[in-house]
Amino acid sequence: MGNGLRTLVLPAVDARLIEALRAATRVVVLTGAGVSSESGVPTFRDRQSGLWETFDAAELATPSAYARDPALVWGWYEWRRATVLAAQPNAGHRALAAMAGLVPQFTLITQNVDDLHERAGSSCVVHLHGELSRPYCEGCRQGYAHAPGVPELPPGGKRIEPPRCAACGARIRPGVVWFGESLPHLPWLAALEATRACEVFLCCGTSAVVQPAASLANFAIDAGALTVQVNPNQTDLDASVTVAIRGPTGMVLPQLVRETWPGA
Ligand code: BV8
Ligand code: ZN
Repeated sequence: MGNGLRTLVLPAVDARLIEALRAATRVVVLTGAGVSSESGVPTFRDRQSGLWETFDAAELATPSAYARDPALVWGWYEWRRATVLAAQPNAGHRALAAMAGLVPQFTLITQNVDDLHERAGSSCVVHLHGELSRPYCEGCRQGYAHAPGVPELPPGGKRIEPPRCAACGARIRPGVVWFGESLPHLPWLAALEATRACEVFLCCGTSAVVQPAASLANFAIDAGALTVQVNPNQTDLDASVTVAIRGPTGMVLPQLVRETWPGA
């Protein structure tokens, strides 16, 4: 890890947080792209590269971009899928998987479309913005199975015509929620319900800009939960959370588990 993370000395975890976690029955964690960044998966903030260098991620992740240039957008999602397939969960993902076994009711909500939480051992992950592994038909909405293995792509990616649906012939689209599209109903309800009832809410690796996901932190604050942000950078949540921990989730979350449940 040449990016100076090795030399980062983390301050001891806030005693209020350790106490609250040990006493808690219901804990909710919301994650964003930052938790996968130490696995080599670029965040939405990171400059796009390759074929998509000149595009803003939030521009490409829209129905209008897909209508305008399906091969460019499908190619982008195949490039992201290949990046995720080649990546491994990091210590942050693993710490959250461990936390699930240490708290009576643990809910992991993610904005990420990768499967690194699941590959780290987390189950019942609430995906608010869909999953790269679940493309479906724009016409009959039937699910589509990607060819097994990592798609063969040149380093900078390439344009790829989206496949067609075997059942109705319509175009297949990525299984993600695009800007301007509403979130999947049941996952959103599950996220809201868990957040409104939790005692501790951890917001990890997210810029907390995209709505309605970012509003979950406010629901937790309104519910009187102890709210925590883990992020090496400042976000709009700094002023409203109980504890703001400045550091990478790949280091902070394992430390949090170690110090809260020593010997676990
Ligand atoms: C909707 C899937 C309406 C696709 C995504 C209210 C006010 C203003 C705007 C809106 C509003 N309500 C709705 C909107 C519009 C819009 C929105 O929020 N726009 C933003 C830009 C202002 N929201 C929508 O369009 C939503 N839909 O509202 O529908 C509607 C309602 C009814 C009926 C019909 C329609 C849909 C939003 C979902 C879009 N899809 N993803 C794909 O992935 O391709 S959003 C996508 O971007 C991600 O899923 C994620 O949510 C977001 C990126 O945010 P982060 O994950 O936080 O990542 P980011 O790169 O920004 O930041 C990384 C952070 O990590 C940084 O803070 C960094 O410091 C930190 N970090 C870096 N390294 C580390 C780290 N942290 C820890 N450790 C490290 N090592
Ligand atoms: Zn179809």
